[in-house]
Amino acid sequence: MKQLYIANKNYSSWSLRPWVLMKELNIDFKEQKQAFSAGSNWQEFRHFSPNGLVPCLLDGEEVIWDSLAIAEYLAESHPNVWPKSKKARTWARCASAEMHSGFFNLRNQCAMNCGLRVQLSKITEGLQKDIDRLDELWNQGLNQFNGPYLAGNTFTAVDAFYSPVAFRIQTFDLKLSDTSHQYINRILNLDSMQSWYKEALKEPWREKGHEQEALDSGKILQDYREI
Ligand SMILES: N[C@@H](CCC(=O)N[C@@H](CS)C(=O)NCC(=O)O)C(=O)O
Repeated sequence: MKQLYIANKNYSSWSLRPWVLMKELNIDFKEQKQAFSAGSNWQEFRHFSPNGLVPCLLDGEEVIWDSLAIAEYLAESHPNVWPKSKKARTWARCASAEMHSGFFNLRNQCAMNCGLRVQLSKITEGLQKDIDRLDELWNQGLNQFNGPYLAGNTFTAVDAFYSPVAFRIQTFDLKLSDTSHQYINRILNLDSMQSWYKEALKEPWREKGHEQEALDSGKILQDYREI
């Protein structure tokens, strides 16, 4: 059976992408969770991942690292990873690549920390630019391909790539258009996302670096973590 190595559900946005994709597409896998330690995880993660990062998928003798490579690997045997229509598939690939290599302000200033609710101390020009672009992109996908998912009527890899953003928007209460908020609620209410969230709240670990990122971004209003 495939094994997917991930880190803390509370923090690891990259891990969430292939996890939610495989759950939504009913692709069987065994979850292997390795909690972050303080500082570098290079030594620990190198036991299973060539680049010392998660996510990493093991499938028989194949080792596939990097969330985008995992999506493409899965697509070779699961045609529903990307949308059926060429137009939607092209757009979905572009939007996923844009998330993979962009949105730096959003990623740096609104780090994923599922259990927290944070009032940002400020919305920088760069962050606002990322929020506006996100809103533009989601509206484009939802209008062009008629929803309810970004590239049509089924959940595909592009939704998986933006699913961590749904948690960031929830944590930092970012303001987008009504269409985008309806989409975020749809994603947050998926059984798979609810299950990830519940497990994130039950995790006992607090990793200093990730906690400091939240403290640096503003005022902590709520901490819903159970332990
Ligand atoms: N581009 C990579 C990024 C992976 C990545 O940065 N993973 C983080 C966790 S969310 C990690 O493993 N960090 C460990 C460390 O920095 O020591 C992907 O898409 O998989």
